Amino acid sequence: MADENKVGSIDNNYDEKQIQVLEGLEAVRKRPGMYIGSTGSRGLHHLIYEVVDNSIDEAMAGYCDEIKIGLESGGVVWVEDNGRGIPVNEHPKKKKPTVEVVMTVLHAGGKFDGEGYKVSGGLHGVGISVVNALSEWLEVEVYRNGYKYYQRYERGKTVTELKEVGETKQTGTLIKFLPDERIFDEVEYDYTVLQKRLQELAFLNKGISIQFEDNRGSEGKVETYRYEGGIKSFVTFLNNNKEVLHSPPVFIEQKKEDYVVEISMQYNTGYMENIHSYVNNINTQEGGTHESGFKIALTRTVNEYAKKHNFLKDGEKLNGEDIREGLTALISVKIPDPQFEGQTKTKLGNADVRKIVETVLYEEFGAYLEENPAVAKKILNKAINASRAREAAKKARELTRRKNALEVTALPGKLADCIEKDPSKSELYIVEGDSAGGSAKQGRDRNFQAILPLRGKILNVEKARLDKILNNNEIRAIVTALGTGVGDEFDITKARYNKIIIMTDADVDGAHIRTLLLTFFYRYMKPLVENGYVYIAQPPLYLVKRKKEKHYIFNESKLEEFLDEYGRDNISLQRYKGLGEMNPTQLWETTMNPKTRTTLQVTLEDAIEADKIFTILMGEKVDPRREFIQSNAKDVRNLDV
Ligand code: 0RA
Repeated sequence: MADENKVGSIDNNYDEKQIQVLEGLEAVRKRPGMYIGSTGSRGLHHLIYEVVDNSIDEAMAGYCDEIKIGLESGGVVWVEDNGRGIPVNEHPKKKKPTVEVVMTVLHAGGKFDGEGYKVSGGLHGVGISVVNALSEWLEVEVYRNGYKYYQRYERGKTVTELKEVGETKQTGTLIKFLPDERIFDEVEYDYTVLQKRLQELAFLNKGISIQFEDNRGSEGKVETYRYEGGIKSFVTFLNNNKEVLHSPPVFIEQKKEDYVVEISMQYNTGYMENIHSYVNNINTQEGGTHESGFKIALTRTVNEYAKKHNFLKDGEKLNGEDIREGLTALISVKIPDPQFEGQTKTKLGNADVRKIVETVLYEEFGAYLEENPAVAKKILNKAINASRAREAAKKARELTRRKNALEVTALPGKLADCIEKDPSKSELYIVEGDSAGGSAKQGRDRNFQAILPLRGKILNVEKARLDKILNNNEIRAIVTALGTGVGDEFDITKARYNKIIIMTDADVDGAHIRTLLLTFFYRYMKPLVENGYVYIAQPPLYLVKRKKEKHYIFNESKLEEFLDEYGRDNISLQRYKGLGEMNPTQLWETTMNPKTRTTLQVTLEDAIEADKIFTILMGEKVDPRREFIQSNAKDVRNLDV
């Protein structure tokens, strides 16, 4: 400000700044959603990510190789690193210790001194002051200059001056805080959610040791993640339980000016494409320029190699999809100023990154293929097979395609369609077995409920290519009834129903059929799952008759409760072994009437976890499946993707 040096205005100015500061963090407390997305569970976890990101930045700058995170009972969280420690000297403008400025001034987070750049950002990177503002209290300890310093804040406001509290030879920062219950709807941290993110950060930042302690229970839990191989270890981890074509994964790394590009890839014998990309440690779920640069270069590199080494006939060309069959790949770029676009702001927009990734992959993967002809041969044979299968699938697919939306004859004969034509008001029940299908057809409200009975088991799509899958009658009936097409032709706007309800028996076979259907939807109609169109019906397990009353009971523990309350005598108890045992009225009352039924919506919280579960449940290897089922025996029945 121009009059900053004028005697007499200094105090005014100082007050003004103070007010601004308070307003800054007050604004965060008034509208927390603006800064951390939500005040639900996601926002709560975001607080930890924000603090950890700062330590990761310090590590990426080369000053820190150890980060520890702890959860304590009562909701307290701490994050400690062995970086340089947040500076404690007086901040030239604010006339306060720099650490206090970092903690109490909005956006004064990282490298405000203009040195270096903060590569984390995007969804995170709002600054530690936001965490401070949303904490009932926060304490910081800085180890620097041979001393330990300490300061405490409450709801974003300084309550103690920065104090020297001892000596130390170490350097680093310890931040301890209690999220404010006045702000958050719930203050319970989810171990698995944090565990996954911290392990992911360790994969993405090779060599950094990330220790995670959960001291909330009676017995503490500690895990440490440290991967010398970085994203190469990540790919190995993702391909765990899969049969791989070559080992170790390909690893490519290049630094170009301010940009760091890392790529790792490994083929497995499966048919799925499994590409994950990150920008500054943030998962870009919607892809973007780095991912498209990767795909362009991969297609070009493999085709050039194939041509040069006579794998292809004249004029023949492999398309990208064929080349990516069975490919697990990880693309991680670190760039100074990421632009995030897309619906969920997880799509990289920076145009120059496309060319950079393209060049890096083209040069390095081209060289890799030349140096590893045996691996190259396996990759090419796989892509060529995929290409032939795609041709066959194209023909099979013609059979599922309705030529004309009005051509009702094209719908499968077994489908009892509904009268309603507006998809947003229509439901499709996919029902196990003809007899239950018959009951459902009689019991339904035909105005808006369509029924498609399935006979017997559908094909395991995890073990077959699309051409074979589409030769399966049950699958073809589903695809045709839905009207969306399948695989890369899938178009959600063509869905004839916005609610697809899987209704199977409450036994092992029913669970199996349900998993097969979910696997198919997940692998070949993913947007259906992503958009929440897929549901699981919840038929009752028991019918209890007591005096003149009927009670439907949906699980074992509810039955116990009921029997405890009303006693075990004078009661008639019927266990439903299958849907077929219910008459149409009962089926309607319990499982189909929107006013009385419960349905589980299938959600896709975590693509890596979903892929893992389906690979284990439906893939080639038996041992991991047995282990998974043994250790998750209860959950398998209520599988949520
Ligand atoms: C500002 C400047 C410097 C380091 C940090 C902040 C810093 C912040 C955090 C937050 C958690 N751990 C951290 N470690 C460091 C650079 C200090 C220097 O030049 O010595």
